[in-house]
Amino acid sequence: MKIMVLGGDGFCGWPTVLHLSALGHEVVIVDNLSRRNIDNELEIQSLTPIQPLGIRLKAWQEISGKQIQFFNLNVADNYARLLDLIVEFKPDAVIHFAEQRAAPYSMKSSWHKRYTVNNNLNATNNLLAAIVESNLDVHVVHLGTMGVYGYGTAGMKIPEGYLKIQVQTDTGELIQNEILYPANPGSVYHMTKTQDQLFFAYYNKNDAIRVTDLHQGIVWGTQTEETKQDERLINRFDYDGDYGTVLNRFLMQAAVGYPLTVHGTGGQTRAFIHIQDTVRCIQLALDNPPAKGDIVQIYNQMTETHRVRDLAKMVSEITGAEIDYVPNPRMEADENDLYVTNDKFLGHGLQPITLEAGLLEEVTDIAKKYADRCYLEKIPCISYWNHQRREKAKETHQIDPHQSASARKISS
Ligand code: NAD
Ligand code: USQ
Repeated sequence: MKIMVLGGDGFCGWPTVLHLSALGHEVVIVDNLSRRNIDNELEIQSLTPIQPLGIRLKAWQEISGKQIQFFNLNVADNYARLLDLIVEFKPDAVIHFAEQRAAPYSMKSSWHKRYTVNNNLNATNNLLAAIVESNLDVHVVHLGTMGVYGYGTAGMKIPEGYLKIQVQTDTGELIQNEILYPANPGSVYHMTKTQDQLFFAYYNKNDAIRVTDLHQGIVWGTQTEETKQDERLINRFDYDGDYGTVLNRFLMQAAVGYPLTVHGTGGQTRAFIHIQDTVRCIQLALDNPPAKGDIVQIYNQMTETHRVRDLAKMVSEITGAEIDYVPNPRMEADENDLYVTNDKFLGHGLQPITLEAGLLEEVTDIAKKYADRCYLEKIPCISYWNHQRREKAKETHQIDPHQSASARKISS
């Protein structure tokens, strides 16, 4: 297959590119390196020493004999070049990772809200408009999020994208239908993903574009079979308060002796998937494309759910780390239950990697190995969802709202 990967230098994109190349697909990367520039903006680096993309690609060629081309291009901004690339390369599929993906980053300021909206919505619309203009039959595989649903369902299992409904007409007749599951985003970032869904539904209806939208949970882990093969191929490991996600943060915090930063009561339940399963799911989505005329295919790309405080307890039991319950900077439910259907990937043969101790240890080992690259002061989450959350944090941390109890403990 000829596959174009938008966002192929990122945390999910890079291991996916290597996996598909290893399987013998012809892969090209399109990325504007904005994620690396955001590291500069935030004055932070991946915990793992990721190499410049040119070195990554050279290393892969040496190891596998396979060449991967890279085009440095802003998908949200440079429509003409994107269209040219699609017309020249004629991809069978485009995988779309090229969005600003951190909820806390999207809530930092009005600038960050506007950047996230402009970047994510224009990237998705440009891709779909370019495919229409190219007149090619390209399968779009998009990385969406479980967060489009919100995280509470009053006990029912979240279906894969569509909700069966029954409504009563004025004459009393019962009509059954299927609609997109009602959107309930918890951040500006998550909101862009709910709007992506409408772009897909519209272009699918109007132009019969074939789309698979993967509603992915929180990705944990860092290495995959391919990225392990050489240190120059190592994947990124975000641990800072904006881009680090909860389980990787806890594992890394334990490795450097920093108390685990549980937000609020830690009663939030979320969906998770290991990075190795992310790349496998994308392969399965490519192998099972929708037919022309099918509606947008939606998969829940997650393998298990966990409550944040249970994860903290689990990591604490394995490593002896202390747990610190810090004021929650986010406007989110303190406690929620989450039940999710993931039958489609299981039906395609996915054998989920779950949180068994071996892999948790592997991530902790990586975190320990690179612990000297960690800036402790970048660990606290200081992106507040609203004024009320900021004020609450100030009250609780009378000294400095930008420094959590954990940070003070470490530095004292
Ligand atoms: P990432 O930030 O590491 O990677 C995104 C890549 O896209 C980066 O390399 C960035 O430079 C590039 N990019 C962004 N905007 C671009 C643009 N306008 N033009 C060209 N390139 C652009 O993020 P990730 O963790 O790899 O996530 C990839 C996708 O998966 C995102 O859309 C995200 O919403 C989704 N997702 C991620 C997770 C997770 O836990 N990491 C979970 C669920 C869904
Ligand atoms: N949390 C803590 N302590 C921390 C960090 C986070 O308690 O140190 C809590 C948060 O308050 C939240 C939960 O853990 O309740 C998850 O936070 P997260 O940062 O791990 O994940 P989230 O912001 O939801 O975003 C991540 C990815 C995003 C993806 C999403 C999938 O960054 O790209 O879309 O996971 S999902 O969560 O299913 O919507």
